[in-house]
Amino acid sequence: MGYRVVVVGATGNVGRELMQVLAEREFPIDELAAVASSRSQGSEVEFGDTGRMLKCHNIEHFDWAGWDIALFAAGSGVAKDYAPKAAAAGCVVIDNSSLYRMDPDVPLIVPEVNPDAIHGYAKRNIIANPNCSTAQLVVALKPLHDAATIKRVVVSTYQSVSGAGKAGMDELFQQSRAIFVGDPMEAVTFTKQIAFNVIPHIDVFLDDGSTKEEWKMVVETKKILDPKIKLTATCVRVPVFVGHSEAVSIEFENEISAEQAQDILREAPGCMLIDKREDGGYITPVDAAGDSATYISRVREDPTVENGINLWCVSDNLRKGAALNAVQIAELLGRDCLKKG
Ligand code: 11C
Repeated sequence: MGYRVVVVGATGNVGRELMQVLAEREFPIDELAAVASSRSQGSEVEFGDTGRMLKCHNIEHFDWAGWDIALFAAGSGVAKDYAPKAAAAGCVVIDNSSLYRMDPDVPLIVPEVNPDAIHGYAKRNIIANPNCSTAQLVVALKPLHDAATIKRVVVSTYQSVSGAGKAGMDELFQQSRAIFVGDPMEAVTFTKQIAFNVIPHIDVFLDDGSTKEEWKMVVETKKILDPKIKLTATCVRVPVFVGHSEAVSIEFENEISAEQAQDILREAPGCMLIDKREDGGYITPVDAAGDSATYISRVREDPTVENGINLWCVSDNLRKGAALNAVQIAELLGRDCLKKG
């Protein structure tokens, strides 16, 4: 016996990946609905690589009654308008947008890190999925925090254009081609040229000079992992199609060697340590794209602080950073809260 599942935003980058991950992981589904805006009504999406095509329903007329789980990947506006309606009809919403993440009545979950928070779902019938750059970071930090207690983290991100949706991917492709043929095009999705460039700006600016993407990393890490952890971030967009990378410097309360950190990360849930300390013995976003793991490389001691470790962390932002984490939450919900059959 399975669940009646809705994917909202089914035609977008994350929506399509949700279809893929649900099929790949054989999530128990009795009925699956693809839902999108009126613009995409009637367009078809494939359920993974099964060849099974689903016609998109228009969200404006969708009847939520009788559905068990809705995976929302359509941004904050759609989540604001429709998640409460789905939740009120008894359908548990797992939302990928930033809208509900800091709501004290909404659990924000990375299953490898804070699975027990799932039990808080019933307050609003809504569960939040973290920002992609936070998800992979906390998967790497959790086992190290358990071992030596993290005091402070300094992280710089190298975020792929797929984080900005299909439009971001199209802009990198078209701009690269335009520059090659000597006919440069204007930046539209990004604030400056992204092809052959890097842009130290993701999401809107805040009053203190940081960006909302950087703020999200701070507050989400505290909510998911430990409010006592101090974190400072610089988030940068790079001309990579899929896969976010992060250079992470961690200060611990207690002593921990690079070798101990490697041993811990080798065994940690969701992590894959590839750290050969030789040419090519590390992971890049191209290697991680399409994979589920959070890859860790370049683990080394930081001699400039007491108990410091530096590392490099890469993951597919559309998978662990979005669709995979959402499906893992749905699996946890099924296992611990919505038992069927
Ligand atoms: C990016 N991390 O790479 C963003 C995308 O809060 O869910 C996801 C934004 C969010 O642009």
